[in-house]
Amino acid sequence: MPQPRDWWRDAVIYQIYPRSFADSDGDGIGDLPGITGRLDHLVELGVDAVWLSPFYPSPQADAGYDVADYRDVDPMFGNLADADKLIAAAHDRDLRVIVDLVPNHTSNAHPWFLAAVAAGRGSAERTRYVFRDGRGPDGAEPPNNWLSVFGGPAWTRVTEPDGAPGQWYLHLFDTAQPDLNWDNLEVHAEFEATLRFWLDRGVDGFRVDVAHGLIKQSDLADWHGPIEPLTGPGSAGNRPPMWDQDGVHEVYRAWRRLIDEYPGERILVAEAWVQPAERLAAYVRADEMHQAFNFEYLEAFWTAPAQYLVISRSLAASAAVEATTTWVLSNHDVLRHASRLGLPIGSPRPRGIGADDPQPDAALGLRRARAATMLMLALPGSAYLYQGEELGLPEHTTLPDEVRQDPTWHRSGGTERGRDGCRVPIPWEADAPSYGFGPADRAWLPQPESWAEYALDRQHGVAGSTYELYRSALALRRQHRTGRGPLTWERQDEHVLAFRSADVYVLTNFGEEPVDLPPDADVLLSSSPLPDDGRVPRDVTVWMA
Ligand code: TEU
Repeated sequence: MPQPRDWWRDAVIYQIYPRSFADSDGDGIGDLPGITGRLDHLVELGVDAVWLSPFYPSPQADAGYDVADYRDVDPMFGNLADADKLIAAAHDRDLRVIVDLVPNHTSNAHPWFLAAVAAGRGSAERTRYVFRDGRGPDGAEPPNNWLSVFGGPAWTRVTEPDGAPGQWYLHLFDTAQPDLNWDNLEVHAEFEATLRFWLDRGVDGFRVDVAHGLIKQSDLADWHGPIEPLTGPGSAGNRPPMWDQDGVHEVYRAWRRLIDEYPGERILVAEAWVQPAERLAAYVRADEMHQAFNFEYLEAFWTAPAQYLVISRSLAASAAVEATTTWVLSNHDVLRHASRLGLPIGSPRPRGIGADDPQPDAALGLRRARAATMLMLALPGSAYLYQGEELGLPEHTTLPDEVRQDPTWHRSGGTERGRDGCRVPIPWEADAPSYGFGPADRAWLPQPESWAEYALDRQHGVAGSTYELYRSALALRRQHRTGRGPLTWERQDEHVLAFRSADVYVLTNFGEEPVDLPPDADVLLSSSPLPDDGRVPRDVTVWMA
């Protein structure tokens, strides 16, 4: 395949959530052959690469982010030969393949963890994880006060081999996801072997899960601030003891040296909920990772000043380290942006929505989502799309609670609905069983009836559909190389943002009053139809030559 230098700097990368993309065998769960069978959709859409969420052997306590074997495929998703076929089929189509690496924790079914529990206190096996004695007279209290991101304590007590209540192990996420101890060199060696395993099979890079979490402050001091990564105070000295410790950067420098041994510019992408932008930029210094997800951008409110601030700060922070910014609006952890943007501006991002909760305005959300996506795709840098957003797919906001699978729902005692609503299998064909997700009328999470209208076959070739809008925007982005910039601001005020990116003039109107186009503007594309007077209405982005 062609090897242009720095391909990743402006790449559009499409996230596939394997269990919900395409089901080839009718068990209601997506799989690798299903993905291979649908690759032509991604070629037609016009993306450069795919990122696959985990498909490794796993008890699926956290939808595969609890990995029991880093170098195999869960039978639910296929086998290693299927992975090889998928990589080859993608490369045949000039699509690059990025896989997910989960180094902060393993599954509690990983052989290392089973051995650690069995080997007992003081064993070498326990030093691969973070085992500690409890506090209190009989060690019945957790070693510190840390909370899990998913709710409840971040510690679980084990029973020792002799049957006595024993030590506690740290898990920043679910109890089924014990944190690894990155002070142990065996852990480094194991992950380097895993990197090589997948690099040798031809993958083009790794999305590194919880990249900001690997190293903990060595004293495991109590922490009284918020546990949610991006909400923590950003100033050095007062950083949460479990996130964004300086030691993580040594790990990524070593990985960078390792992947640079391989031809073809393979990349590392940090999933790091870190702020401010300058701290995040440290992950993408020249000798570290290539990209880091810009979650501050994802979290920014839909107003001209908020968008201006986050865009300009992100560009400045990445420019300072000669990296590119990586824009993202949706993924498998957050409310889909077609629904998020249909909530009142300024409301905090809900962690899932249930039938009894206030419902987003679907039409407004979609209108804004289309405008937001066109704004994003004009920005210099790389952009990530999440499967289904090209269909304008909303969050499933009325899932019955009894089908929810996200551990957040259970661990928070039902106070957080969790992330299942953005993980529902996507619709391909309006009139087929499971909307064409698979051959059977089964899907591991139920699809709402309203999804027929979002199915690909209802939008394909239909002028004005969200799918055709994405396709046109991606084609224009490629043609004009807006991902390479540079960006120069033309207007930024209370209601309007306008900038030039490469040779495209981009304008988004966030305000109530329609806005005039510049004289002689040649409209290339607009996120919603423009009225006859040619003025730009509210919540519309226009690209002009
Ligand atoms: O997410 C890390 C993470 O911090 C998220 O849990 C985030 O805080 C939350 O979802 C926001 O609502 C990664 C994966 O993307 C996620 O799916 C996993 O559950 C998590 O790591 C544990 O592996």
